[in-house]
This record gives sequence, C-alpha cells and structure tokens, in this order.
Amino acid sequence: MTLNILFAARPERWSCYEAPLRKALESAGLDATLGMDLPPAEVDYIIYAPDSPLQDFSSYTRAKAVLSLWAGVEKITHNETLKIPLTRMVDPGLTTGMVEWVTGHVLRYHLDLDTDILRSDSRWEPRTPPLAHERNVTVFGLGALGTAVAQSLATLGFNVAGWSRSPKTLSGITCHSGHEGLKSALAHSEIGVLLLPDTSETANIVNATTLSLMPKGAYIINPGRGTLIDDTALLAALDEGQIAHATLDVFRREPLPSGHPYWAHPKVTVTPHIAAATRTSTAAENIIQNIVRGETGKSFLHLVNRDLGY
Ligand code: NDP
Ligand code: OXD
Repeated sequence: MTLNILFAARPERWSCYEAPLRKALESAGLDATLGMDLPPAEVDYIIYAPDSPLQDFSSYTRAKAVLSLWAGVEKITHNETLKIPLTRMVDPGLTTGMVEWVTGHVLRYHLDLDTDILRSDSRWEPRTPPLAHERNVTVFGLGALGTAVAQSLATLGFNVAGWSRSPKTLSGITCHSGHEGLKSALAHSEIGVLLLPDTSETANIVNATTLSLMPKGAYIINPGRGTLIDDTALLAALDEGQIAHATLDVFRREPLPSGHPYWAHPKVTVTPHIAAATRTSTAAENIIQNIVRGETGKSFLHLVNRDLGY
C-alpha cells in the first residue's frame, strides 16, 4: 500500500527537506507519496512544524501520527483538534549542536574571555582563571538535550548538577528534581543553563525569588524557551549585579523586537534562536524510522505527553 505523507511546514522548508525525506523513504523501503498538498482525508502521517499554516487537524481523519520537526512542541500540545499521537524531534545533529553552543558560552563565562577579547585599554593584567572542577554549573532540564549538555560539561571537568521533573541518576552529575530539589539546583548555579520546555509548570521559573537563590554574580544561558524567564526580574537582577551576565537565544517574542531592553543591555548577549538547528538528513531519517515503527505496530519514539505539555 502506498502511504500518503503530508509535509506541513512553512513552504520554504520543503526545498530543504524534500530530498532527505525521499532518500530516507527509499532507504527504509517505504512506498509513499510525499507532498505539501494532499487530500486531508487520505493522509496517513503529517510531518509538521509548529509554525505551519496547518492548525486544524480535524479533517485528517485517517492520519496515524503528527511528527514534529521541532524539539519544542508548546505551540501544538494544546491543539484540541489533534487527537492522534504527537512526536517531537530528537536528532543527533540537534543534540551535538546544542552541546557545542552551550559549551562555548559556558567557557566564555568560565574563562572570562570577554576581558581579553573586548579589551581596549592596553592594560597587561595577568590572571589565573579557576579550573573547570572549581566551577559549579547547573543544567535545568535533563532531557535529550540537557543530559547531553550536562554529561559533556562534566567530561570537561565542570562540577555539574542538573534539575528535572522526575528523579534521575546520571553518572558524574548531581541530580536534583521537583520543587524540593530546585533550591539546591539554584544554589549550585554559578552558571545556569536552561534547557526546559515551555509548559505551564516551567513558565517564569527564573523569577525574582529563584534569581535571588543563585550565587551572587551568576551567569544565565537560555537556549530553552523565552517563557522560562520573567524578563523584568532578570533585568533587575542584572542591574543589581545579582546576575553578572546572560546569554539569551530564545524570547517570548521572536524575532526579539528592535526596542527590547535586552538588545542594548551591556550585560546581555542576544543570539537569534540559533543554539541548535535540526539537521535535515538525520531528522528525516528519524521521522521516517518513526513512520516505519507505526507501520510495523511498534510504539512511536519521542512521544509527547500532552498532559505534561512536552
Ligand atoms: P526533553 O523533553 O527531552 O527534556 C525536557 C526536560 O525538562 C526533562 O528533563 C524534564 O524532566 C524537564 N522538565 C520538564 N518540566 C519540568 C518541570 N516542571 N520541572 C523540572 N523539570 C522539568 O526536551 P529536550 O531536551 O529535547 O529539549 C528541551 C527544550 O530545548 C525544548 O523543549 C525546546 O524548548 C528547546 N530547544 C531549543 C533549541 C534552540 O535552538 N534554542 C533547539 C531545540 C530545542 P523529566 O526528565 O523528569 O521529564
Ligand atoms: C526546536 C527549536 O524546538 O529549534 O526545535 O527551538
């Protein structure tokens, strides 16, 4: 039987994904019609980006799953017209990209690289930076990305803690969880990396209270989602020196509006949601493998728990 697979993302993404998807279909030996315009009632699977124009799934009566090209699925988890399984993107390219991006920014802060890179005063001031094992880093969110980041930082020698919803045991990482673990996780965050999803539970997790529980002069790196941070509280903590600097990749509104205080703030680095990109070839293989699982009666990988919102 020929499967009908709809590609529902912004039209310009089709040219990036079409060839890798066709190649992955061929490798998997799947006979499929793949396209951006298929009769809804005949579609078997929907490959989906949450910024796609498709928001009403009610006419896709035959579809077996929606497979998100994004890791963050907050734009779709509450869609009431979606009644079939939803999977999210877990991709080795995405993970490696996130590890490299976070490591770069952690090392920037740890080694105080800005002092030399931005120096304009011709002063010769040798200093001895701490070693990695003397630096406490907390990764908030120990999922696909946070675990890889935490383990990689621990391999570099950092003293790494992590925080998640459910309890975890990870070699080399001090794992905290839940409300009761948050205080310890914050107290350890000389550098705090936010890799939590956007859910009702995580909204404004970085607020005036939690910021005050971080060590004075802490650094924040946020490649998770903009909603994790109460922006007013962070700006106040930066101005007071409670937080020394923040690197922010994600925002409540993207693109970050030109007049936003983050752009001009001397203690903020803004990056344009580039921490990690899904790599089309590995992502296409993952998506097609999940379709193969669906067709062979296996459970889908990376299923979203719609109640939890991630
Ligand atoms: P996962 O779903 O694999 O992991 C999420 C982690 O957050 C889990 O450890 C989970 O805990 C934890 N968590 C969720 N809710 C809570 C809570 N209430 N309290 C404590 N911990 C919580 O996601 P990924 O690692 O794949 O991705 C994380 C986020 O990164 C994405 O949701 C997305 O927003 C962002 N992202 C950003 C990119 C960028 O370029 N800037 C690129 C890709 C993703 P538990 O383990 O117990 O479930
Ligand atoms: C994602 C992202 O969720 O790029 O995949 O932020």
